[in-house]
Parts: sequence; C-alpha cells; structure tokens
Amino acid sequence: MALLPILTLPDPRLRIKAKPVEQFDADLRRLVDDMFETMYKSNGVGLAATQINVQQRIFVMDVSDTRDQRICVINPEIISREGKQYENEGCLSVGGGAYDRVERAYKVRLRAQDIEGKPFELDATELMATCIQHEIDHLDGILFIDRLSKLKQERIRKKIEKSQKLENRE
Ligand code: GNR
Ligand code: NI
Repeated sequence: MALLPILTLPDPRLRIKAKPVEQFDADLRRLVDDMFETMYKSNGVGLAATQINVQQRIFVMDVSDTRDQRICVINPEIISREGKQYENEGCLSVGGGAYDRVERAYKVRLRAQDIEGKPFELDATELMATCIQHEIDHLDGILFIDRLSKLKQERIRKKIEKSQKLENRE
C-alpha cells in the first residue's frame, strides 16, 4: 500500500480527460488499494484517478460515517438523472479552504464496472449522487469551481494564490 500525492490547482494535469480502463489485472487492484488509502488518509469522501495523475476512468468513494463502505467505480456512466440539489462541495485538488454549493442532479443511476470488470448499476441520492457527479467531472478534466459563477471562480483563484504564497514563505 502506498499514499499517493494529490495534484492541486493550478496543475494542468487536472484538465486531462481520462481514458477507459481495458485491463482488469493485479496492477489495477494495487492502484485502487492505493487510491482508497490516499482517500481515507485525506478524509475525502471520493477520489478520482485524475487527482493522482493517472489518466484512467477510475474513482473510489465512501460516503459512510463509519468509513467502511468502499465503492470502487471503473468506466462510469450516468444513465439517468432526476431532480436537483445544491450540496456544499469541496475538493482535495482545489484547496485554499474553498467550498461552495453546486447544482447537481438529486438522484442518479450509475452504470460501471467493478474491480473484476463485472458490470453493475447503482442508484444514488444526496451526498453519494453529488460525489458520483463530482468524481466523473474529474475524469473529464472538470472541477467543481468551473460550475460556479465567474465572480466566485475569481474569488477562489485569489484565495488559492494567497494561500500558496503563504506556504512558499514558510
Ligand atoms: O472529500 C470530498 N468531499 C466532497 C463533499 C461534497 C461533494 C464532493 C466531495 S468530493 C471531496 C473529495 C474530492 O475532492 N474528490 O474528488
Ligand atoms: Ni475533487
């Protein structure tokens, strides 16, 4: 097991669109184990491969309070969406303490493959639905801040710039 470094803004690699997984092998299992370890250590509810500089369509999530409900999602596709919600979102790749409400579907039906390549479907609402949409965005090179107003994006950009300047001074 290994803790993987998480890319943060303004890293351009966060903008690369990930490619479908074709090989369901031991390397993939190791990668997914490392992604879970990295997600748990960072206290995230989800982590997409793009965030650890792997351009493949994989994400992991655990939205449980007990942190023992692992879901590994490969080659995800949202096959239906219903309703709207506005959950407060943050992102391990955005930093600067930035978070805001983002419009998302309230309910989604996910079609994906598991670690063995076996297809499955999953219905999700609320936080899990938000997380699924947030992680699929990562795989397409999209960050939650892209879905905010230009004014809010500018505020967040400045906040990140400021916190990075402070870090560089230390
Ligand atoms: O830890 C995370 N929390 C979160 C809260 C609301 C909506 C989405 C998320 S995902 C985020 C971890 C992360 O950046 N995943 O890509
Ligand atoms: Ni994120």
